[in-house]
Amino acid sequence: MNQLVMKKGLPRNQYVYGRALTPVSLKTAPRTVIVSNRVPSPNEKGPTAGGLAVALADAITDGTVWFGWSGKRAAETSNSADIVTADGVTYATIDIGERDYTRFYNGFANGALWPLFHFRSGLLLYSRPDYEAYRAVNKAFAKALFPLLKPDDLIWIHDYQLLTLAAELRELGVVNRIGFFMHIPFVPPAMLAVLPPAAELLAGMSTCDVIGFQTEGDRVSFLECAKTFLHVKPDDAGRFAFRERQVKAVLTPIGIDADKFTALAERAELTGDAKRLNESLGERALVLGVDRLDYSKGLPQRFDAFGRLLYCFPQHLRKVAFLQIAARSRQEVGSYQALRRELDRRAGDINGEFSDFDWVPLRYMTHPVKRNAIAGFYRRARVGLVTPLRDGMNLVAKEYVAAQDPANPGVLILSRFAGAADELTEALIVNPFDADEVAESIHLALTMELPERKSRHDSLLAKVRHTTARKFCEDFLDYLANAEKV
Ligand code: ADQ
Repeated sequence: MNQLVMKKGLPRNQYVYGRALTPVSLKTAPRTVIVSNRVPSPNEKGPTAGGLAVALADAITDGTVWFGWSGKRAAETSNSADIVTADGVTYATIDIGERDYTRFYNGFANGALWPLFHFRSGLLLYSRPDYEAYRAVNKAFAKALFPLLKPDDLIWIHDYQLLTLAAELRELGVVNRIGFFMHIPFVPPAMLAVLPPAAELLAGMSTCDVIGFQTEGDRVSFLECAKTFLHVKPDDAGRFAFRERQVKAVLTPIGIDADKFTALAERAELTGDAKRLNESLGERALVLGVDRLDYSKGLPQRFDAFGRLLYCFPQHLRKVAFLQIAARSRQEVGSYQALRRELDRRAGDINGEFSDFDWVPLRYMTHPVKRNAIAGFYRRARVGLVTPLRDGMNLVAKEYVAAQDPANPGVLILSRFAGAADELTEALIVNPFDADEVAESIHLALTMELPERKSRHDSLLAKVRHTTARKFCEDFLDYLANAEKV
């Protein structure tokens, strides 16, 4: 059989047929077609607060096609894509109709799937018209993508907004290898059962050849769901047969370009933003949180933990400042508006209780900050506070590690419910629901001696440098290229 083989170390578009591994001309090499909900325009400037965009930015190379939503809302969802090519990458985008957007994006994707996959069934808002719009937008994606596909393209779909896209492509007769990567957590059957179209969504995913997850726990949960809802029988390697196709669930954790981020942080130390932050802090230790403003990130609990630190360990009063950067996101969804009000209140409570005329303990801002400024802030921070209640991976944890000065590194405090906790075991691992435990860990981090900080950081950095964004892409595409073509 003519297998596709990927040669490690070659640009990702250099796939070759048969056993010979000599790169073939780009004209004949299969392309990678990446599909994600949102595609940034090549001219888009400014900070992006979102893990997917950051991870793929490090991964997209010459010859790649990137297909998805333009970010523009129109009267109707478009049925063909606008194409722009820049730096060898083809960006193919469609606009989404206003009504579809509200129901698909705010409604089903972020009002039902996001809370459910973050174990928050109490926040789930399900409506059948929202789900129908979700199906319709996935279908529109398939219709607009179909004419752009070549027979050998490797199609790589990203994330929870596009769970039924592969099924729509198969409907249109696409037989290419299709992969899907789930950036957010997966849930066990008892939790997925809450969602009325659970079986249909799983069936949609299972028309792919390869399905990737951030952690082993997520992969196992998916296989359990497939057994329960699709009545399939996965083997020990996570492979199962579904509708005449072999599907494989794989573990391919996402990462960052660590060396590039370290270099960015070194340079950022000298920028105006970093200097301003430094001047405002003086000798005070910085505790830093960087997140999208999202209820999965555990921000109210984190604020409470900081309040507990000031109350239980008064030796830190006036000697520490907590900066929380929480970029506004999904503001049209009610639960996000409620979260914002909640944080305003808690920040006010803490500052009202503990501030002095020349010291404000908690600084909290909701606009995104430039990536290089964030890198410099990480490097200045004595403590990186990453305490989501649930997170697929959490790239902030990895960026914080990469940004540290190895001669005088800060300490990462990491929630056990972030996917990153599977790898980054030398961080101070906490349960984010336990404000006292988090407060004790901040105290421990602030008082930790240099040798222990260095030894923890050395191990963490080695891990962050091992599972990079590039490795994530190579591993996933390797699985996909080697999937048996039906
Ligand atoms: P996110 O939930 O967006 O991603 P995360 O992995 O932490 O979360 O990535 C956030 C990225 O955006 C980081 O690169 C960070 O620097 C940047 N960012 C965050 N807050 C910012 C702010 N206030 N201003 C500017 N930039 C900010 C989803 C999943 C994660 C998974 C990623 C990648 O929820 O679990 O790790 O996808 O798979």
